[in-house]
Amino acid sequence: MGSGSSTPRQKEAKPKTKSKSFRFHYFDGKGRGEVVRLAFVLAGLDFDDVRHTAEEWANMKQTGEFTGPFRQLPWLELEDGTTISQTRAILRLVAREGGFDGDTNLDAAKADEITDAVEDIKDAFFTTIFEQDEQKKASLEDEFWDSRLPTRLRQFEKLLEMNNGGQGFFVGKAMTHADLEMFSLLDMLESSSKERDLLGMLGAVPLVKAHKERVSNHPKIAEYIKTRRDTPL
Ligand SMILES: N[C@@H](CCC(=O)N[C@@H](CS)C(=O)NCC(=O)O)C(=O)O
Repeated sequence: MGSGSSTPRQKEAKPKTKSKSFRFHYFDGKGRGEVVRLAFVLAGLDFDDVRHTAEEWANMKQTGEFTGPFRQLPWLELEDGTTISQTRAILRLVAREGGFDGDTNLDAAKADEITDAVEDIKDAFFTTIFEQDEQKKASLEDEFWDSRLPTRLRQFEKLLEMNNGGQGFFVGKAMTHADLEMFSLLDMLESSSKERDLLGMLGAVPLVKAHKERVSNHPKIAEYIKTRRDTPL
């Protein structure tokens, strides 16, 4: 999966934000937010990692401190007061700022394709986590771990193989947000679901397994992982 015949994008055609501060709001967990934190790290951009309790979040909505349109986190505030909601919009903004959103329009679309597919799987996982009915929860979990996740992992294995034989990243020659997205999924599943043998499952998809290691060994990511506030979910 290379650049196809797409012409390289003029990176400067869209000016960067010039924001000197990025205030990133999420809950105190990996969830949907960790991929954005990883993106800030890869971009080399300082950001305020604001982690809210449920009470703080409820308060923010009541007092008007939260000014986003959708009453959901993640949420990003820029220096001039502009705010952005929606995980993928924030992720892609940071990736564009850092120049890792794909080198051509086609590569950007390929990276989006993978990021969106991973987000679908994250959504399915969050559904299992937040299900209150014990019986329904058990059946959702089985469906997720026995069918949905392994099927998707095999698909990701193929996509990796199609780019450089799976020896590098999902798109082009360098990391894009798609690689961070994939890593953040597996990282969260590993720490939140210790009763499940994720690493064993990854034995069936060796390229995905090696890719997880490759991303976590990137110097900036490795340093972040060593020092981050770690939470299971
Ligand atoms: N599509 C949205 C989904 C956001 C979402 O569901 N956020 C949840 C946390 S993961 C939330 O804000 N829940 C608290 C609430 O709805 O008050 C995104 O990706 O940003």
